[in-house]
Amino acid sequence: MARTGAGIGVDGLVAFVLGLGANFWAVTGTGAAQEAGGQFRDCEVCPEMVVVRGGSFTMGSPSTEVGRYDDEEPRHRVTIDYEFAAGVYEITFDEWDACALMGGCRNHSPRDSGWGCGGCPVISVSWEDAQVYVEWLSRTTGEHYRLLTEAEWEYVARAGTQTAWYWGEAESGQCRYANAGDTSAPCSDGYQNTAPAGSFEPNAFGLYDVLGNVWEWTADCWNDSYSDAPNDGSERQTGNCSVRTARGGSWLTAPSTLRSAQRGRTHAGNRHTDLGFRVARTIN
Ligand SMILES: [Ca+2]
Ligand SMILES: [Ca+2]
Repeated sequence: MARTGAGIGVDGLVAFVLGLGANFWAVTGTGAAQEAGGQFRDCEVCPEMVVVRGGSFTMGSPSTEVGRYDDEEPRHRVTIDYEFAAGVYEITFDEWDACALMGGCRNHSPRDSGWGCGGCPVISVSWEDAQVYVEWLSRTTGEHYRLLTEAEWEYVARAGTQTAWYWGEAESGQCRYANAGDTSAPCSDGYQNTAPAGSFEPNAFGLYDVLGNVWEWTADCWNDSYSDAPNDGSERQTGNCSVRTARGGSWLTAPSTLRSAQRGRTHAGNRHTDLGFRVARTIN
């Protein structure tokens, strides 16, 4: 199915596969050589990445936050003492298609619900599908790509804020910063389903659509509280590992469900029309 929208497009991908893109694997930047906030791609069809400086933040929500759930506690201090790179955007259909065309994604062609938007976030991909994608990226670039840990995800979502959303405490900021479910939103954001990546304003770390558009798989096994959660940014490898944590809310959910502390979960093999992923890359 042809898709339109921002990005290289299916025709461009085919051209690369046919050898017309001589610099397919050309490195266009290197995370290790970049300052925090610097952006790079490891190949022409690789996702745009931004270098994130480590730091400390308080994970979870206060009991006074409207709409919060008990699984967002106990609040705890997390210190990430390393740099890493995070995807500037959610992985798009075009980026998934590059992997599939190169034989790296099990020939899985996720259904796009007929929306026909290559620059929109890929949907209908399971956690296991996301693992296959990051393994392909790692194999082909020689770098370590992976999903964000849940702690890293909240760190880059908050981008230095402690408010319910990264735009502040007012739901009304949603239409500038995020694609949410229109029926319950305080405004019309212009998108009934997924929006092309980067259609809304970024947060302070330069990341787009962290809140809203699609839920994003994280690396972590599901646990229904932060009791005994790691405090160093690492992934949680204990708990219910057949269920994985997803974050950020989506085009289907109310703005209150887009909060930075909001947590979601589903079986690792499930594919949903409002669930995709964002990648991370380790910087040594
Ligand atoms: Ca919307
Ligand atoms: Ca998102």
